[in-house]
Amino acid sequence: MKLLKTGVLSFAAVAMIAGAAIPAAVAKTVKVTMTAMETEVVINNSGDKYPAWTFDGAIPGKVVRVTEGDTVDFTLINPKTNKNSHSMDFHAAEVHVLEEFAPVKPGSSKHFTFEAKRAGIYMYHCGASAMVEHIARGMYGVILVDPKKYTKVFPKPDREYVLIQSQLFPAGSTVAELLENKGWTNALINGKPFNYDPVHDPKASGTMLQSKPGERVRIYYVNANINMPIAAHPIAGIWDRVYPNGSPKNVLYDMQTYGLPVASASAMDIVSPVGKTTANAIVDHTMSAALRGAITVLINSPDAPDTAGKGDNILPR
Ligand SMILES: [Cu+2]
Repeated sequence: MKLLKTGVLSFAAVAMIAGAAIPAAVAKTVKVTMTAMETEVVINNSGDKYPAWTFDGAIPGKVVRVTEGDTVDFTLINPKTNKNSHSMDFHAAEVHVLEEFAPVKPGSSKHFTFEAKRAGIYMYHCGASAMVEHIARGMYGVILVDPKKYTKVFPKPDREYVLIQSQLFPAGSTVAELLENKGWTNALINGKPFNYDPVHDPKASGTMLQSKPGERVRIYYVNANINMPIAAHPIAGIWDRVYPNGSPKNVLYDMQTYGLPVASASAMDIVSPVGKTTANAIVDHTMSAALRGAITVLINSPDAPDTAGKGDNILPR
């Protein structure tokens, strides 16, 4: 998993505050390029393949991370080998739906820019028709827009993890079946059921979320389902804080379960007890989703590697 860190300083936003020559925030331009890929991907811990539609060949697409005020300079490439038009809809963008988000035919590309004006956690997805099919087949991801003065508005997290939940329907499901929520077989977490849960799926890789006792873990939970809301609950724990939409302007304390409507995302902090090894199971407490795959194990152990949940490792692949 490579986080995008290709920020290019294209202009320096030097603000003159009350006449004093103090440089304020320096916004940057972040170049992001994605290629729509209609390709098979491994869809579970058993190695089964699924005819997916993806951004850059993976479900979910890569994590895009910018800072409030940055300009995202985006290009979508739709190779001529694809059979379908695709598009990009960044929920962090305030633009013209018929222009920036327009579908791109196979053999074409589309370029647009937008300023990420509002800090938060935002889904992105393909919006080409029929949108339900493009999302169900895997064309979604997350863009994190960090506030400018991060540590002034948020308690600093020791670890961060992205969890993007979605619904898997059988290959060949019709649009009508998708709209009726008919026949979905699995809840995917970052592209696989029980992705980080060897307890419920012995074939899981063994990768789990990790932290040390007492650390603050910030979970960016994204609902990329077609039809189902999510009831996010950390079994054997309580959300210390929830930031709806990931904005520091919104904060809730001491939450057992937090609801995520379709196409929403929030930041949720959990702090494990100090001095002992514990574990949490982060679930969608909607039972039909939990038992189809929406369970993620978080281990709080002194042995947690320092690299887990940091930098490029916030979305474990
Ligand atoms: Cu698409």
